[in-house]
Amino acid sequence: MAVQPLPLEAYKSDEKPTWCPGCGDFGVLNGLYNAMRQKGLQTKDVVVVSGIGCSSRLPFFVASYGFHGVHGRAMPIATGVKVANPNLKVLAMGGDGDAFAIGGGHFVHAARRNLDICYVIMDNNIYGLTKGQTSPTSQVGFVTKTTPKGTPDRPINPLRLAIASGATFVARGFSGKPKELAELIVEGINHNGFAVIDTFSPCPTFNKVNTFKAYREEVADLPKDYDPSDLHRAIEYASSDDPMYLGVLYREEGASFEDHLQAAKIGTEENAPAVIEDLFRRYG
Ligand SMILES: Cc1ncc(C[n+]2csc(CCOP(=O)(O)OP(=O)(O)O)c2C)c(N)n1
Ligand code: SF4
Repeated sequence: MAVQPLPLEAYKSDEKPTWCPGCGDFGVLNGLYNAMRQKGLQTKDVVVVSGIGCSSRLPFFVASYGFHGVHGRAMPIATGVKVANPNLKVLAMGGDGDAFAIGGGHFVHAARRNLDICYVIMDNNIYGLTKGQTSPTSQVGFVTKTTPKGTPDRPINPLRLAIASGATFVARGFSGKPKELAELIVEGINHNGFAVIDTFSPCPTFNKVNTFKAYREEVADLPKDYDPSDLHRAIEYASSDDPMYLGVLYREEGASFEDHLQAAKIGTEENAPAVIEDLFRRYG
């Protein structure tokens, strides 16, 4: 039976977003709704997982399956969901603190495993939910209530971290460009493997530095002749601060973690009950 395309409204849950007016996460959510519609996804086939943070509330607002997890644990949850049922489209969505501070180890290992997951990081360079502390992507000298003299820590570069960890699709989006972000999410979902989309998503309440206005002046699209399969060029462009490039910086085709599992026929949907029974027999 042919699958009916869904209207945009079908992807919206009854919960209305609780974010502050002007929060960048609204643009990311709209980008996601549009990406789901463009892909023609059925809501029953999608699971959106997150950790903890303002941004990690996003699964509430999507009419799919969802899992609002523990701070920094989006990747273990996404891994479990995807491995238990590889037919599901698994999207992970959350903050830069969630992804790169408490979740940093999980991020690296999810990337090197090349799980078939699309991870959209709402990067506001600050901890929003806990009312404005520095995050791993805050600039040196960033002043907050807990760093009144400015943080001495150097920021990580999410794109370089993702590439170095083995992610096979690495992109940068901007909440101020939700149409382009939707296209990136579609590409990330289409990619067979771990897709990271670090997305500038300003927090107007606690971050008066990394604003929509500032980003509009700092970002630029990748050159027309840009080749995302060139690893060295990807690292070079990911390292640029002026401008900061938007688009797909790195893409590598190959087998995903799930392809290896399927090939080995372990833990797949067909034999998962038998595997679990066996574990209960041995350790129950
Ligand atoms: C184990 C644990 N440590 C710390 C916290 C407190 N905490 C909640 S959200 C958060 C950081 C939120 O920042 P980010 O992940 O960047 O998301 P944002 O709120 O900015 O969207 C922290 C430290 C927690 N809930 N659990
Ligand atoms: S505190 Fe910042 S990140 Fe959190 S909802 Fe408000 S604007 Fe968004």
